[in-house]
Amino acid sequence: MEGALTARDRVGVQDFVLLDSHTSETAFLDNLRKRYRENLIYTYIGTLLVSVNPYKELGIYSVKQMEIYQGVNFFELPPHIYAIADNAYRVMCTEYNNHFILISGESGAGKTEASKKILQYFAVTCPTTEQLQIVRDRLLLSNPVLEAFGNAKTLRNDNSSRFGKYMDIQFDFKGAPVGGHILSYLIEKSRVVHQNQGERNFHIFYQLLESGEEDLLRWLGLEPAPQKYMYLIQGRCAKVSSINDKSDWKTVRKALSVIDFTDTNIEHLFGVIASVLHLGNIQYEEDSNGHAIITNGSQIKWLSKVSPLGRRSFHSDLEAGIEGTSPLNIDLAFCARDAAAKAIYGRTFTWLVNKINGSLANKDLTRKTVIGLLDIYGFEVFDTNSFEQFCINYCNEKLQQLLIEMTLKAEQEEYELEGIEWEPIPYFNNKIICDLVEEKHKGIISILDEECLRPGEATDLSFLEKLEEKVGDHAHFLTRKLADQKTRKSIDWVDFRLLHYAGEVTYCVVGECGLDNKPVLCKSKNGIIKECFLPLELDNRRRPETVATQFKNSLVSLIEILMSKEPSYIRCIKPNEGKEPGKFDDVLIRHQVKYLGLMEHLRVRRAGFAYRRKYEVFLQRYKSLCPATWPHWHGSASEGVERLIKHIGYKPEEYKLGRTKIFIRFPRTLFATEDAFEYSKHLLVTRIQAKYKGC
Ligand code: AOV
Ligand code: MG
Repeated sequence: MEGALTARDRVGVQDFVLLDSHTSETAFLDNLRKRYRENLIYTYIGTLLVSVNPYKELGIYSVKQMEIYQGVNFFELPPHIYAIADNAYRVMCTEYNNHFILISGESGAGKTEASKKILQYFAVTCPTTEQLQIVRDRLLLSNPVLEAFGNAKTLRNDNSSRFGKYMDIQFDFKGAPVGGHILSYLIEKSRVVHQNQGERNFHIFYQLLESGEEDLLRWLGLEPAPQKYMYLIQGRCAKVSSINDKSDWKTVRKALSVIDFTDTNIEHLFGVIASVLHLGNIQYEEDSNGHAIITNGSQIKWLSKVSPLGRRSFHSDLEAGIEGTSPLNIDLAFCARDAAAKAIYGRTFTWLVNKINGSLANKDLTRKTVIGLLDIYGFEVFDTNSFEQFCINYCNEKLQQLLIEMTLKAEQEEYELEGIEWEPIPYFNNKIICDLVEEKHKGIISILDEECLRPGEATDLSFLEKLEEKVGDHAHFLTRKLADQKTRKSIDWVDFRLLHYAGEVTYCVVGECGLDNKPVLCKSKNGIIKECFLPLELDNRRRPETVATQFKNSLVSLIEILMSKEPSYIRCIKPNEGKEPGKFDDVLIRHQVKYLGLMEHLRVRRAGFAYRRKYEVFLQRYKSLCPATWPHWHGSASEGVERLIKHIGYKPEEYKLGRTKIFIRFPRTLFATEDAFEYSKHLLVTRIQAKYKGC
């Protein structure tokens, strides 16, 4: 007995629901800390998985481990990400419905690693055929390609996702993965032209320069030295010890051919990457009229060779702006150059995702079920936060809102609806912050849209003034309070602050210079650029939606996609700011436990029910366990369930009967029923086999 107590003392409990002491935050943290010290990074709150980033290899992701978790009931083994994956998969196969796994947490908490582990689990454990091997390989290899082009080193994470990703894995009726589809969200284009100190541009640039074949680099006019390129030197950290650009390059090259990229595709793809680097090295000087003229013609020469952007016109467009009429001053000329680089990279990324989708597409029209994996950039706060951080953090607000809606709120509303006695548990609902950002006519995005409709008149300052006027007294909005109108006018930068669910963030409002380089890009001969910038766009007189509105709309449809599926949740926690293995920073973790709403989740779980099913569904599955309900029950489904559970001996504290559903408090009760069901099936098969033996 004493031994058992010691073990529990040492490694804590594997489900927070089992904590003896009252559900205090301190007890919660103690349990998390104990487990983390023992390298037990996973803990459940019911069916939700809490994961703390170990920042070291733990040896818990082997094929042997996968086999251990395969087909085993959720709570019978220690918590693991494989149990979450396996559970979603098995429910999908038995109930034939769609699922998603939402992985959330702040930047560096381990979301992307978690999503890769799940994908690997499916790749290894699901049935497959020789024909399907290629789908499996493509699903797996889409990751390193997207990471090369969409991830970068930031101060918070050496492999930070700079785009949002939702990936559906499609399964056929036998449970074999047969295809996939990826949706990507807002790649951080500004990184292409600017990186903060200690950060890098997207990995692909360094991979290409470090390991690109000599012939390829020569053809692209590139030198194997990142320090030669303006777009790669600002962060001053081209080399990072945790990143192996050489081996990553090899993986990307292999992946591109498996994903079915032709030689021409690959040539054009790296042509684009090279042209971005050449663009970054274009320099201007001012002529006697104050107009910008390009000083280093060699860059233009390379541009026209590797991704023929139309040498003459490109040259003139970069000096004369989009209309080609007014010469640019030197600042605007640099802006034009950067805007072109960002547009090219952003659209190439979209092209890449489309191309991968083409290779993952399953053309067979039979019905498929899906498991969606959502791995999106985590909440982040830097010293300077721009429009992109605003979008990233807004996205995290939306996902938090989804989780609240689908768990805390929905769960409690369901008890009420079903007439189950229930003491409501208070929780912080971040809807108020989502509304502040997205509400029609009143939200920050609407105000930004309005300002965008006044080109030439609107300024960063006027935008901020509008914000103050319309949302200035909102509890989650703060502006920099300035002494008087005069000083306000004289400053050349402004910012506003939002009180997010995860903390306070100050956003700097510095407008994009708004130059548009579409004309020249439409003339390009590079296959990718040509596809990305259709000449049609030039004729489109309608005002396109702003990036913020596009992003908002894409999030709204993402939430709709998710709401139609059965959820599983993984909450990732970042243990320290230094990316150090084994360091458990109490203050940092307590903050995350708080804002992730883990305590509220635990309280609802402890007081609530682990499992619920409609009477009809429950009866249909288990009716063979009771002579009165087998093979047919003629009364109402609820009465049938009552007879059934009486027969199998449920104790009163184990369940509650609602208006339309049975609620089961502990998973173990359901698992016992499920085991009995499997056993009865086995008996039936044995009996039938015995009967026909010798026939
Ligand atoms: P993120 O996806 O949550 O951040 P990652 O999944 O990229 O974070 O994790 C950051 C780093 O932590 C990884 O590169 C690994 O070094 C380490 N790590 C994470 N999970 C594990 C694990 N289970 N085992 C070992 N090491 C791990 V961001 O994309 O920045 O929001 O935008
Ligand atoms: Mg990530």
